[in-house]
Amino acid sequence: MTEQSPADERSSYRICPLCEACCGLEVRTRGAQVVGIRGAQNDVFSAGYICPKGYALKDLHEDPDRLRTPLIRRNGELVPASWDEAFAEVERRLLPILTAHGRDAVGITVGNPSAHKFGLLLYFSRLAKALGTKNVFSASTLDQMPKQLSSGLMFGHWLSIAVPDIERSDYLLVIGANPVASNGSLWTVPDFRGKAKALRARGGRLVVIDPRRSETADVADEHLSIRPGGDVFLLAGMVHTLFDESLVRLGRLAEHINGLAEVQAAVLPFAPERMAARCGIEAATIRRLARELAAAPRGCVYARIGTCTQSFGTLNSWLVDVLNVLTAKLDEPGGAMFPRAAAFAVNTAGKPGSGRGIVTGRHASRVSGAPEVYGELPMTVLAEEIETPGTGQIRALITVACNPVLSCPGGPRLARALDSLDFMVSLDIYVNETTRHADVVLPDLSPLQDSHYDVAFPQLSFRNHARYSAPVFEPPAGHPPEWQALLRLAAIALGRGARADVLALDDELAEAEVRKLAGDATPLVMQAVSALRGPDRLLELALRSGPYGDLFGMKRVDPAWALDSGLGADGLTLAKVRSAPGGIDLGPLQPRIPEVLRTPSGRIELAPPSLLADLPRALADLDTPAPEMVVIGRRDVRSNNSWMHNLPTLAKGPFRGTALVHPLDAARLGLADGAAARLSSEHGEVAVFMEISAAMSPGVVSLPHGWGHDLPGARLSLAATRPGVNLNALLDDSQRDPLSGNAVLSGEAVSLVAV
Ligand SMILES: Nc1nc2c(c(=O)[nH]1)N[C@H]1C(S)=C(S)[C@@H](COP(=O)(O)OP(=O)(O)OC[C@H]3O[C@@H](n4cnc5c(=O)[nH]c(N)nc54)[C@H](O)[C@@H]3O)O[C@H]1N2
Ligand SMILES: Nc1nc2c(c(=O)[nH]1)N[C@H]1C(S)=C(S)[C@@H](COP(=O)(O)OP(=O)(O)OC[C@H]3O[C@@H](n4cnc5c(=O)[nH]c(N)nc54)[C@H](O)[C@@H]3O)O[C@H]1N2
Ligand code: SF4
Ligand SMILES: [Mo]
Repeated sequence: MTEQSPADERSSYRICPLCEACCGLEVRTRGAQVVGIRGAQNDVFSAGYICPKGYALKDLHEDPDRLRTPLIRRNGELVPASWDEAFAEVERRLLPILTAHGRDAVGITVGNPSAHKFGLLLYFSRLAKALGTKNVFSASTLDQMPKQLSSGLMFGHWLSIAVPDIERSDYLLVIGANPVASNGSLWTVPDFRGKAKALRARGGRLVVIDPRRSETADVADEHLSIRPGGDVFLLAGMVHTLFDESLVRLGRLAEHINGLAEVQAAVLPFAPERMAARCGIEAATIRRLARELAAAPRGCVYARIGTCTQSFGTLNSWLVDVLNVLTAKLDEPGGAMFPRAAAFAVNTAGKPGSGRGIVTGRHASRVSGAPEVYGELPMTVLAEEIETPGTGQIRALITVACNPVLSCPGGPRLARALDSLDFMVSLDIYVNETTRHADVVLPDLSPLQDSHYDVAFPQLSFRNHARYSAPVFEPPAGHPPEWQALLRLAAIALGRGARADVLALDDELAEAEVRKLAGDATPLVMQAVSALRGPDRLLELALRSGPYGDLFGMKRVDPAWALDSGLGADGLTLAKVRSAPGGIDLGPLQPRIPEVLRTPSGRIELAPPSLLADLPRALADLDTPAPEMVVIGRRDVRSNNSWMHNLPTLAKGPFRGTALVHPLDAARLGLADGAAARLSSEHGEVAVFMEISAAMSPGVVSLPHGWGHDLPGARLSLAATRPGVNLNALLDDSQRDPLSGNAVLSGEAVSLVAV
């Protein structure tokens, strides 16, 4: 959508790539200048919503520190180079390592922004496959892998994650999530605050469980403080209560469930009366929460990062869905429902209702033996895999939109490990704490120079939709889009050379994929999409073969839907999505069980054996005494992980990297508001500025991650003026959820001393 206005101002539509809310933005430009950004009023999904980060796209586009040309390390310094020189250097340095030491000698990591750039997301896997290494790492194991694993075990696919149908809900129990600040996660829900307000206005109830009275707790009916890491005890206590008080109601799902009796037996030892001390919530309250959930006509439990980044992350994620199933809240309007995305969703492909399910542990990490999960190894084993000699040692690393020096526990150790690599390449937009270690840095385009379609987030959205944004600006001449940069790296890894024809390689890979689905019809299908290349072609293929598509004339869409959507009976195509101003609304979430299931049994597996087997570990932890003080994380609406601290509109105002403590702790430790203090753990120590806050639970310090921009060699001039400190310097990279490999980011014991 591009409109001409009288004053030669143009208005373009762009899906915001900065967080999971995926708001549609209107970007007003004059020539090459961005003159304003606002929420796109005509967006069918976000309806004009924008947060302060959305405006910062202008700053990001204009940031002088954002890289525009490749860099190569010469005599220790990263200096500008041409694209051809950069790829030639990669070939010269990387190939000998692959040849001499094998595929696993090259590690690859991918970070959070890749989920927001469809060229990166769709082509990263092509590069990983071309490399053929087992050493694949992503931010998922610092984040949501527990939820993906529990969902995969229960419903059959890693991305079959149920999300609250908030607009029809009248009860929402939010645990370990702060969507007012984060704008939602594993739940694409622009303007959570507005939707929560509407829920309460129609008589609904919002309850928040968090060790800090968060911004979300501030807009809730009730906030309950929990001891960090205590969620498994609360959740198992609630499940116990449902059985104990005969509150279990399966409703429509009764005939689609395996394992009910096994769950009942497994939670028998978890009576709330035994759980209370360990989770810090009274037994009567645990029972009341279970009764409230059971009694609510429409509602559900939603839990996020605070419950995932714990050593019981997978158990927590599972128990949340068990609660929703046992109270007839799963797959029901107003409850937790499965979106039906228009493209790329595995749970809409293949035979509906059953499938192969998921497996883990197809290989293990070399040093700690951490099992493979969803094709990856835990990010927290990266440092030891680089440091430890032997066959399979990582000697070269490719990072794609990833900053593990700040985002991964043991960041300082990892920084030392990166220095010991034989070779490192980064595809990134900054020279930052991680990419400063690279030998070659390949810059990415600004989001405003790139087209976009969300691959993952429509699979997690509160409402079904399809939206596309075309580039606001032409990319600079000679700057390849990210998918081509990734394909050139893939060509090098495949031994085809830095100068291989990437468009031909793209054709080859696309055709191979189409052949798997279309067989003999492949030439016809390829012909039908022959005008497109790169991610756009993959999108067209996915839309047309998706649940709303026309299967290239081989399948008719549901006529009722075709009528409602006004798209005609021939189904969704990229051209239709592109030409619809503000995108296409595909309606509220619909019940999908059993069709969504891809478990071998064709049922919801309520009692996956690996999860039942992990429950005794939780029981054994019941009597672990609480450390005197622990640290947890925090998100601020004007910050985003580690990389938006260099943008003027977000950096202004009060410093957001402070350490929060309760007034009682402050008094006990002699800490004043604004005073400096030393925060230390067994693993590291940082100097923090204190903020005294009655929102904290006593004994808990809150410090945001993603800070610590004072490392030599990084080129983030504004961020360096108020660098903050790296929370992950305090955390232990050996602490993981054993099932998912996810890092433990919450509840590390710390001490705090005034300085
Ligand atoms: N202690 C603690 N640690 C945490 C967390 C926590 O809550 N507490 N949260 C964790 C979570 S949820 C996550 S997702 C991870 C995130 O971990 P990472 O993904 O490693 O971290 P980000 O800070 O998102 O860094 C993104 C990187 O991508 C680059 N980048 C930005 N835009 C682009 C682009 O368009 N193209 C390319 N090629 N690069 C780009 C940035 O410069 C930066 O280097 O951090 C985790 N770490
Ligand atoms: N503004 C902003 N938005 C973001 C990001 C950002 O950095 N800034 N990051 C994005 C990313 S990568 C992600 S994954 C999402 C995350 O989105 P959310 O899951 O909403 O993450 P947080 O806002 O960190 O909220 C987690 C809450 O868990 C609480 N908590 C900590 N430990 C525990 C515990 O043991 N138990 C319980 N019950 N609660 C606990 C914390 O106090 C915090 O309030 O946000 C995304 N959006
Ligand atoms: S909430 Fe803010 S950062 Fe997130 S998508 Fe919307 S405008 Fe962008
Ligand atoms: Mo994340």
